Amino acid sequence: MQTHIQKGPHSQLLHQLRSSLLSLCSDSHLICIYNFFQVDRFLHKMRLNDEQLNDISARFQAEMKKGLSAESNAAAAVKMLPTHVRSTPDGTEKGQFLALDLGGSKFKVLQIKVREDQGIRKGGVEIEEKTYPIPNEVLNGRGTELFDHVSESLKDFMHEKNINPKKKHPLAFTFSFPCEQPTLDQGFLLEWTKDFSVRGLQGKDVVDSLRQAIKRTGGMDMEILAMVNDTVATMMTCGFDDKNCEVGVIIGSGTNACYMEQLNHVDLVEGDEGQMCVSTEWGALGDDGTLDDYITEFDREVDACSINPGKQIFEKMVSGMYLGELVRLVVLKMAKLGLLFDGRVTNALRTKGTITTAHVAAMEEEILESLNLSPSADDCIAVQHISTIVSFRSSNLVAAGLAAILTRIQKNRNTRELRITIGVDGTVYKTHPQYPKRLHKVVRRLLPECHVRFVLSESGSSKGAALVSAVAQRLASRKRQVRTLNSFKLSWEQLQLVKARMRAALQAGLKTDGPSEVKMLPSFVYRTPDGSEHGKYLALDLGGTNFRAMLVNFKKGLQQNTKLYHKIYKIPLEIMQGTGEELFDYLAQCVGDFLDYMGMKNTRLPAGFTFSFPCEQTALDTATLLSWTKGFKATNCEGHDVVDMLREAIKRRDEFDLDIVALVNDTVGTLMSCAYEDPQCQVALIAGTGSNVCYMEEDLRDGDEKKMCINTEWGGLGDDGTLDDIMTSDDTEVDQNSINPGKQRFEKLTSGMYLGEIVRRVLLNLTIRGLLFKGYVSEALKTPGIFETKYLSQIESDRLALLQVRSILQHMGLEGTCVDIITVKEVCGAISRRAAQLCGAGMAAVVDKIRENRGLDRLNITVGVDGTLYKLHPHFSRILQETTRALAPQCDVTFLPSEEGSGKGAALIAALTRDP
Ligand code: 0WK
Ligand code: 0WK
Ligand code: BGC
Ligand code: BGC
Repeated sequence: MQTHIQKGPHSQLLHQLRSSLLSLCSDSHLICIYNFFQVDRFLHKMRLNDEQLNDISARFQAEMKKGLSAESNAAAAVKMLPTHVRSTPDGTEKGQFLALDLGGSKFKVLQIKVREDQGIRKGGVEIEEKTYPIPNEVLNGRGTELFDHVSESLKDFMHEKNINPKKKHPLAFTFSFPCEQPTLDQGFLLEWTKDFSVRGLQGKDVVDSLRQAIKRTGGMDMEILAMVNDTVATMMTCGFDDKNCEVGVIIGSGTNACYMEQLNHVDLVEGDEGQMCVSTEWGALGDDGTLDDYITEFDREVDACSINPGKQIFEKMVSGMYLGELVRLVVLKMAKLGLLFDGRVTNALRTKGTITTAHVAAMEEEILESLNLSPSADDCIAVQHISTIVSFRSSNLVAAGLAAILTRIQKNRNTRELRITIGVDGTVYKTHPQYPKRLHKVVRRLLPECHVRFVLSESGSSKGAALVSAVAQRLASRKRQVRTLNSFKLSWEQLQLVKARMRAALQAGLKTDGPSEVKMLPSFVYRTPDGSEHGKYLALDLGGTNFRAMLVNFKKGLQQNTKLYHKIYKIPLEIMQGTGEELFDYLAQCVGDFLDYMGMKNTRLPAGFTFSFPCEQTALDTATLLSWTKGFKATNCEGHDVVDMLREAIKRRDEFDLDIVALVNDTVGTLMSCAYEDPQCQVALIAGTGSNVCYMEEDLRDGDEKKMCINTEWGGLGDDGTLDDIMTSDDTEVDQNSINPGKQRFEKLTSGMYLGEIVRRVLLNLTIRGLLFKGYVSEALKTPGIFETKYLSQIESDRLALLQVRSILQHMGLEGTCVDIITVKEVCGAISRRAAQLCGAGMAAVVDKIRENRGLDRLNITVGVDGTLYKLHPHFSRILQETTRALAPQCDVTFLPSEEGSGKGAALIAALTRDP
């Protein structure tokens, strides 16, 4: 249907000029130039020279400043939205992600594997995708309908790709609209752009809307870690292969750019260190009139007929959603003025959207014919020229925008010689054959000193979104890891509390004979050695892991000449946890073997017996075992006198005889052995398989002796709940799965028997939560006791490189990444640090009690120490000492590691029982 337009005076003039030219000569070339001239006259305002482009660049720079500053952001047209993306890819990203790419011309659901494992070449990414159309009624429907459509598409994709719906999948979400993001996984929609006008979502958190929709759809479990703008995702995608890529630009149905800005310039986000990617939302440049002098009548008309008049002015001059329309309006006007198609105007030409951006990219005769226009060759050339000018302007404007961003980065880095890469995506850039070349040329012309590389994002933005999610996942798991680790961190106040509770428990234990957590067991050792000890003694030492028999020969007043021979016997688990008779028969057998080895089977030696378990004693050579601790639970021992049981076993063996004159706790033995070296030694600590302290208590209420060595059995602190506020769920698990649940709570937080197991449980729970070892719970990790405490000491040693730590973990059947290994090291550190601090708090309570017993302001005292944890762990002893000194500032405490162990102490006590 053609109509002849009533021509205005102006166009009549043009029409006459043209027909007289046509009548004068038939040279098409001339006609063509004429047409060009006409078009140029029409569109002269769209032809921007460098001066104008630099002007636009300067205006944009001013707008960027406004958007970045907290004061002027609210009023700024260009919103400069912080994205919470703080770094471009560093090559460690990995993982398997589902991704949604919503907002460009195509809505896609994707599965992305980033250097996951087999089959993906190093640094490679594997992508599977499917495009889902978005029906118009959804584009203009309600928010819930849009996200229901999105989540149903996601479900369909998972079904089609056989992705396990039961597994929790990390989901990366590219959402290409202006959103305010308080965090990486939140996005409050500011307004719709392009052809989206969905109701009920503006001002809403679209990530939350997506979560709700996924819940409504059901049958899948997603963890949305990050929502990113398509520019940001494009920058990350290109940054994966080019480390200089710090700018992302989309020239598609919409347009926008982002770049890495210095954090101290981003007022809306806390912090000054480092960088953050900012989505400029430059599409809104001009919304406040900044570009009015560059706006043409056609731009005004496109804006007026758009779904968001007055908004996205810059976008409407640049992006694919509008270029076609601009060309149509110019062609329509020139046709109406008779300058094209002999003034014929068709309904198709009048109809909005009939000329698309794709048409602009390749304006051909057929397109005009499809609009029922029978274009002449000249018409075609003219319309092509119009298209060129319109898309030329688009690329020029983008170049001006990029020049502004690069100038800002130059200033941020205080360098003119900028070497930078720009990641690009979008159908306009990808499908307009001349567009990329033009854009690159103009940018380089505007900033000749910059080395600008343009990289087309081959695989779309979702790879970038997955990378952001991989970083977010790592950071999130890191945060959760840190939170777990923080639960093992003790504050100064908590340590003071533990000291006070230990002090109260020491007091309570001394007072009553009744049940008390800290039993304060009398040792019937009233004094420390004074060097007068002499003679040969046998010492037996049943500790946490080994049994030692030793022969000690003291020389009066010549401590250093003490002769000592010993032999260590491993205690098999089945003996530890067999019958009491078997245990003591085993001990007697070892003693027999040692005496044999020493050729002293026929000598009835006086013996001291170090027995490292809580015993009620009524004399030095009687000891009723109260309860087993550590790994022991031999039957028919608790409640029995273990000195008698050893004597019985020796009798049963009938090979040799001993005169057991003393049984002491290993702490008491250690105190004696260290006091033999340093008379100031009044306290002894065992930090080994078990944990315990004894000290010379001078404030005894009953009995004749005012001073006696008390075996505190501080391992029991917390058995009545006094430590529940510092015990973590992992600690409770270790206690409940131990052979003495509810017992020895303080010991289970501080000693070698348990630290490794706490570490294993923490690693297990982190792995179950997917925060470690990629969530793979190996058999090894499920095996109680596999993480021996000795590994802690090795892993925490500063001398070991990550690779060596890796081999220790491999030795335990645990395969981990570098990040995993760092986490394991941190978990070990957190747990051993807490153990050392708790022992330090307990020790501070003991030495402060002695100081107050003596009514002193300042106390100088030595603490004898033994135990593999104290002796072998790289940091335990230092942290324990620091904590003791900090919590007992009025005590100068010297820690004296015991050389010969507590066996020598037992022999000394045996010697003490002898007449001098
Ligand atoms: C492809 C990206 C997508 C982005 C689109 C923009 O994967 O995230 O939104 O480019 O180009 P358009 O499709 O709008 O032309
Ligand atoms: C060596 C002592 C022994 C004590 C042991 C504790 O001689 O009495 O039981 O230290 O350390 P562990 O072997 O439990 O690490
Ligand atoms: C949106 C941007 C988006 C751009 C490219 C614009 O309309 O406001 O958020 O990055 O289109 O898709
Ligand atoms: C025992 C103590 C012993 C400590 C160190 C604890 O389990 O109850 O008697 O001193 O371990 O070996």
